[in-house]
Amino acid sequence: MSNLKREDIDPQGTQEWLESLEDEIEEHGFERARHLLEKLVDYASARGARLSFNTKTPFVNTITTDQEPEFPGNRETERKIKSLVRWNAMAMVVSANKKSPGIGGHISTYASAANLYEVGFNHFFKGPDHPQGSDLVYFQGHASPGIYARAYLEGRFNEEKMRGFRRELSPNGGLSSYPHPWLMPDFWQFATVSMGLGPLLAVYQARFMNYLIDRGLIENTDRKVWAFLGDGEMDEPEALGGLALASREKLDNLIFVVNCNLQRLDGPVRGNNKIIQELEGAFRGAGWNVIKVIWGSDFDQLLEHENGDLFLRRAEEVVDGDLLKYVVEGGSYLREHFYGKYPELLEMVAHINDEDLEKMRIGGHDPIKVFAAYSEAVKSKGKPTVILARTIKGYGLGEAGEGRNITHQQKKLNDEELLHFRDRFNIPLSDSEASTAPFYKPNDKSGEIIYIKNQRKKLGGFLPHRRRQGSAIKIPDLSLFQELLDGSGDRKISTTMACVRMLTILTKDKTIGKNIVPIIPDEARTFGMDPLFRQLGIYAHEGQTYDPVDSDQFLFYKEATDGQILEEGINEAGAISSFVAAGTSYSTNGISMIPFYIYYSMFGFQRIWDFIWAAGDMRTRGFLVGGTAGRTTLNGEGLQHQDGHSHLAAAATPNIRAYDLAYGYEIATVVHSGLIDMYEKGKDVIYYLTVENENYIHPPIKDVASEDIIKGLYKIKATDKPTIRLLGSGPLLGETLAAAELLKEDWGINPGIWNVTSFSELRRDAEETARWNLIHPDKKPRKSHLEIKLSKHTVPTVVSSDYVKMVSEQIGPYVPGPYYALGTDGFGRSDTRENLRHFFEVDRYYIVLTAIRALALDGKLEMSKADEVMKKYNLNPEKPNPITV
Ligand SMILES: Cc1ncc(C[n+]2csc(CCOP(=O)(O)OP(=O)(O)O)c2C)c(N)n1
Ligand SMILES: [Mg+2]
Repeated sequence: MSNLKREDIDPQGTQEWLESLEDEIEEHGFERARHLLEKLVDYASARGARLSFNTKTPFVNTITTDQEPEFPGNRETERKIKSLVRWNAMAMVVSANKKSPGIGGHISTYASAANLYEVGFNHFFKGPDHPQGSDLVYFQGHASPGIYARAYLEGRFNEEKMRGFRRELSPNGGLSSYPHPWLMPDFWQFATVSMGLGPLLAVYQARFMNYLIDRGLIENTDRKVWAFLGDGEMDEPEALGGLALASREKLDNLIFVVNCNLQRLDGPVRGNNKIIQELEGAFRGAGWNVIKVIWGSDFDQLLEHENGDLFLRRAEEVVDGDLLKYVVEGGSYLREHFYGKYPELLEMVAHINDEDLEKMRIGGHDPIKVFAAYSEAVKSKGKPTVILARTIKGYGLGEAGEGRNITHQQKKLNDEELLHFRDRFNIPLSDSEASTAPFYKPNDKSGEIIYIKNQRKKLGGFLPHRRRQGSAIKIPDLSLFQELLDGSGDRKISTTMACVRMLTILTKDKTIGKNIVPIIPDEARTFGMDPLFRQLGIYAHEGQTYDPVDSDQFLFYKEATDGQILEEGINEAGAISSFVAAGTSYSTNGISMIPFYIYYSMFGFQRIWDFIWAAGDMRTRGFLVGGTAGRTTLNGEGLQHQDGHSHLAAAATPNIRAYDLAYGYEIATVVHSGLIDMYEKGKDVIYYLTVENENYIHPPIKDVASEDIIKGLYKIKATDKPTIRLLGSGPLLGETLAAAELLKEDWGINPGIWNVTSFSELRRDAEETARWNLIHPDKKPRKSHLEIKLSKHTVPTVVSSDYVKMVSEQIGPYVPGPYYALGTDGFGRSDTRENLRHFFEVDRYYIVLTAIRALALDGKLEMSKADEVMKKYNLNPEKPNPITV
């Protein structure tokens, strides 16, 4: 049927073929028809015919009327409930904007999606007390008013709470604009409003559920992951980015519902084409089960009419831009421009008046059709399902915005529009009442409220619902990492190697080993983690169906159904989605998992910060490990590989605790502290560690206090009455130590030496202390960690880090005495470490130069000494600034 436009050179022959096929369908059903068609396609292809690959099916519902199950609900009551939710969602936004213009909110998204959600709430979404466990539902961010409005009818929120929409600083806490678990930790589970994140996160959520099942950590109880998405949202690359994985992994626990209102914010999603057909092609091509819900029951009569083909032909001809115009212009326009194209078609609707013609409901607004789609989706085996439901943006808003280009932004309705809305949905309010857009809820004994509660009770309670804590984990003692605390002896090792060792120890631990989830985007070998392949296995639902090329070796590439490693391939967005799924498993699955996502640090924050931000919002717990730290340490890779700024991003993400580490004992200490924080104390934080690949000897921890390592600064070498202080950090600690030697040997100066493990933690502590002192002027001032450690000697400080200067400058205002920061600002390049450190002016010589000049400025030396330093170490005054070249 999709080839209607092609010329038919033998219509009679075609008819005979179709009739034979019809006979087969009647006698043996659709399976037989499919078999025959596939046979024919194979045969023609083998004979050399180059058949076009067609991923699209006709522009009709996938499920035909005779395949629809019986609707089990009370349609009348459900219609009333839906109207009430619609009204309250609208009232919430309109009244909020009446009170404070500009507070925002969205009416039209939910107005289009109401039926999609209501069918789910009344019949499908399993709640937290369901014997099979809760489904996980990703709500479209802009539909939040509807979700609140339902919670209000369910009795979960009172009116006062509803009035706090977008007023989260109101005394009762308010309701957040969009789904934010950070702000409503008992309600929202998934942060979806940055478009495109939801669909990818949902794919990996469904996959992670299977991972837990395959590893025997949770039972398979047929829980589903539902993701409600916008059709405009599907333009985000991330939105379609997980499709292949979902079908490859046979995620039949995953259901996408795309609300195809054909509009996004500015206008049509595909004015000149058809978004539903385009998405069908993309999903079918990726191997998904696609269910289109285009026409409502009102259209059954036209589709089943003897001229039904003509209706279909017309529907295929028009583009989304036309379909939107019909919504806005109404019945007579629709008759003339859509049906009027063919006289026979016009004849088919002659008995329907303009008003009824306009009102004929399309698929996404028809509970029967949506129920049929969901029923099939939850039964799908071996494939994920997408439901493409056609809806109308701003449904019910009439002149105020139904289907219009401005509809997304509509937040205010005038009196007339409010009355229209009231009439449209039969809300029992008088004219004067309705014009103030009040909330309306029938009393608790009304049929609607009893029904709404009953249905949810049958399905296991209200949704959304977020669980705050999962299973408790007992973290072993720090001595677990004794070998890292003891140092590397004579062996030169990198912090990356120390980190892999730490991970190996953890995964072997009897109590928490099984909870560790190593996640890697195709960089395990780079980081020397490949031995873990064999030890832990790489998760693959199907196991290993082939003999790996290295099967004769001890450390072969082992895939296994119960594999523990998530090897995500070159896919940072997917890998961080797994991190989020694992790191929120305490809440979503009730089992606390400990993800370690280990990646090329440059392709972390810079590439996927939006996901990390959402991870923070969702109260994800776990460890992000960025290798290789610093702009000069990864010497041969150049400009697009060398990370000199991820710590800036980390510092700006509120619940990230970021560390740039230099020694194995620091890794052990920080990771242990993170485990206690997140899994024993239940803190919603993410630890970010950067590790590097330069080899040197790691000393034992000796008398370094763990607390100082965690707070971000500890002393490496004490000096009596120092005149200057050096601060080193992470990959550049070595240069700092070398500079101290030069200062002593060449210039007779003995500096104090300190190691900074976290500039951002030091800054937060100093900032918090300063804030407390500001607002407690009557109390004895508190001291920050920096002050406690450094205020004994007010001398100049020279700090060098392998990150842009702003990273170490974070603490400048809080360090007593003058503060000089060296850092790696500018694009990197490939060369030796030595040359790069010279290029960026962070090596030992520049540290010495800065220190000597600082002493001169401090009045302790003549400035001519600095000149001597330049000459002695051949430092070129004409050298260009690295940020400019
Ligand atoms: C990443 C991102 N970019 C832009 C926006 C701003 N934005 C909010 S809603 C919207 C349009 C949504 O259209 P669609 O996905 O079709 O949803 P609908 O409201 O039509 O259901 C845009 C662009 C956003 N929330 N996230
Ligand atoms: Mg849309």
